[in-house]
Amino acid sequence: MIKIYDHPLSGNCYKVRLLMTQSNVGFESEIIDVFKGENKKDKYIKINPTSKIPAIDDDGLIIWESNAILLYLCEKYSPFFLPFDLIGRSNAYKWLFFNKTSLDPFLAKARAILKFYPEGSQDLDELAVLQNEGLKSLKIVEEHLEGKTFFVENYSIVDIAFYPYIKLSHEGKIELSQFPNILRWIKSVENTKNFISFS
Ligand SMILES: N[C@@H](CCC(=O)N[C@@H](CS)C(=O)NCC(=O)O)C(=O)O
Repeated sequence: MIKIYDHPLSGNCYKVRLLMTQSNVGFESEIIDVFKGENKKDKYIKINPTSKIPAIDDDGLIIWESNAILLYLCEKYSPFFLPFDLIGRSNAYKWLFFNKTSLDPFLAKARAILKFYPEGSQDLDELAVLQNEGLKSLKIVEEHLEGKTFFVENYSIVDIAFYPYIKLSHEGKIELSQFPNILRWIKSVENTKNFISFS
């Protein structure tokens, strides 16, 4: 059975759990308490030298980086969660990279500052930059989703990759009300088969 090094408050871990659930792939979670620094202990660094969660262990094969995990699980267990044709697949890769370079880092860090950092240690200038950069990327997503139900062709790991931090963006005081296509897309994702809510 696949093991996921996991935490219930992590959007990146949730992505992986969502795909495994919707693919009917059995898994067990081992919680790594990042708030207690368990991710920085030698035992976990041996699994993921970046000290981040998630990571998975599939019969001895360790993969880390959430979108790489989504690609691996999709290729191995549920290939229908990516387009089969070259153009569709290339578009999926483009959005997966955009997600990790240009959206998640801003939305996730803005959320972390406001939700997890103790008052007094919150850098409000940094927060403003993150919110601004996040909004710029959300505008690109909003335009892309015009007239579309999902990011590329059918529901795919691209939608799974984008969902958690967009859904949680209000926790970083980034409001989605100006993005009607994104709000519609969120509902479409939440209506997919075997969807699980972010806990
Ligand atoms: N690019 C990584 C980012 C992973 C990441 O930032 N994970 C957070 C939890 S969502 C974490 O491990 N934070 C603990 C820390 O940075 O000490 C991925 O997508 O897997």
